[in-house]
Amino acid sequence: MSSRRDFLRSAGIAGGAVAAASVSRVAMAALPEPVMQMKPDTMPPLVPQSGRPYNPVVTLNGWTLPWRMNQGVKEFHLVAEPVVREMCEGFKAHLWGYNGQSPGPTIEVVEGDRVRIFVTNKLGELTSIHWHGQRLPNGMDGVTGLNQPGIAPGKTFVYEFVARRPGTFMYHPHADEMVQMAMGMMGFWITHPKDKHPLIDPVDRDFVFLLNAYDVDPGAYTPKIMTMLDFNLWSWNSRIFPGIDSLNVRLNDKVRIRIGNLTMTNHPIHLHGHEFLVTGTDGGPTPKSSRQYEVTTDVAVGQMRQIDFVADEPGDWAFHCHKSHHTMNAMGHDVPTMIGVDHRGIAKQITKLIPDYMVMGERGMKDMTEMDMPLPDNTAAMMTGKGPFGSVGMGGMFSMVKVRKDQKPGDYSDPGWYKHPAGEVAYEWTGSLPDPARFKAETSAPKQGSMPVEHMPAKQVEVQIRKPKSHTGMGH
Ligand SMILES: [Cu+2]
Repeated sequence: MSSRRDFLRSAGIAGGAVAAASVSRVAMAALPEPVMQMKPDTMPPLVPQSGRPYNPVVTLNGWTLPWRMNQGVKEFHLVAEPVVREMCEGFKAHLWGYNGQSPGPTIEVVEGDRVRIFVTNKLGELTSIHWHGQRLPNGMDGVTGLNQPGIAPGKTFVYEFVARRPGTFMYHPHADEMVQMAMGMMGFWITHPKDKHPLIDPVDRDFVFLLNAYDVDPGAYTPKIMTMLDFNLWSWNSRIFPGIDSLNVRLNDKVRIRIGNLTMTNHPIHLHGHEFLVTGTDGGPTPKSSRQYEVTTDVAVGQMRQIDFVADEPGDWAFHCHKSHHTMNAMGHDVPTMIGVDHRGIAKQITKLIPDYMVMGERGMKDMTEMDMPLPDNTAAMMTGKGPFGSVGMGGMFSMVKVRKDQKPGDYSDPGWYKHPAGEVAYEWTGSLPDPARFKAETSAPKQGSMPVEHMPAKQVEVQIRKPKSHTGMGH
């Protein structure tokens, strides 16, 4: 067990027996004091100070809930309550969560641990917690009405079970789920293997986050809870780009990322510059025979995917949901396509009637990323984020894996932008461009940048003003 000794040494734990000896017997009979978190920052891994050792995870823009040992039982205290979550700079949402944040804190235990979780309800309605994916006694499964009565406002319930199998799990209410999950109540649970596991390799960095989604009107604070599919904020741990921290690793680190999906649609999660293996689901580690290299893995609703890769390419690698609507923020919907429509004359006339009229996207939507448009207070920009070469033009479910040679082991701080070696950045061609032969044949007098005649819009462009949410076409 030299690896465990090394781990104990590196974690700075002398004998591994730093129990809660200073807490009196009377205090032990009371609830553990709930630990609150007021910041949306990515907190450093919580190195275990009691119980069995393990290699802790890092929760993206989140944190791990501390526990106390009470006669061999790991005790946690979750408080279900309204929270204010900063989803990105300048935009706060009024959500429901646990212990000060949405999502709630990550719970980390070791296979075989007996776990006792106190859940206090500070909401105005019943709640409960379902421990998604766990093997446990039926009465601890958390489905209100089926396995237990709901936890009434002001009451505290106790869940207790043994974490029987190692893996990645989630927790969320099973009471008024549509509302409580739309409001942000959820969290991650990691059960670490107690010994070396044939299907769970040790890694240098282990990141976790949940996929979630909200529908908050620009300028508003509270999600619309009736929305089923048309969400306008696609988030990782209730953060949206550029509010999502980057995943910072050292060159050649073995990296694990665990992603759980508690939205109402699937998310194909895509990593640039590397291939990964899907090494686990919420059902546990995958058999080696099922593993194949991928650069995108679909995380369906209610699923978890665990990916492993070696970060052996230095740089700032995009890491995002591949549904392009999920990498933009509010206002990304109900805008008609204007590409190819020449507005010049019309815009002037409309401006006489509506002074603030603005033409959106006649050359594409990228203009939106540079436009200094007045936004209502408390609104996230649609596509934004500054990169070293200008606007990244992204929002929502987007971040980066930053791979650096000089990132120290255990250092999760942002190393800044990658400095590309000379000759390794795409560059502008400044020579002459040949005239495509096809265009010459199709047009008698080609103007620069013109398209073939039959693809040009008719001279008389008829434009119908379309109200948002209207499903009638652009009329003739
Ligand atoms: Cu997505």
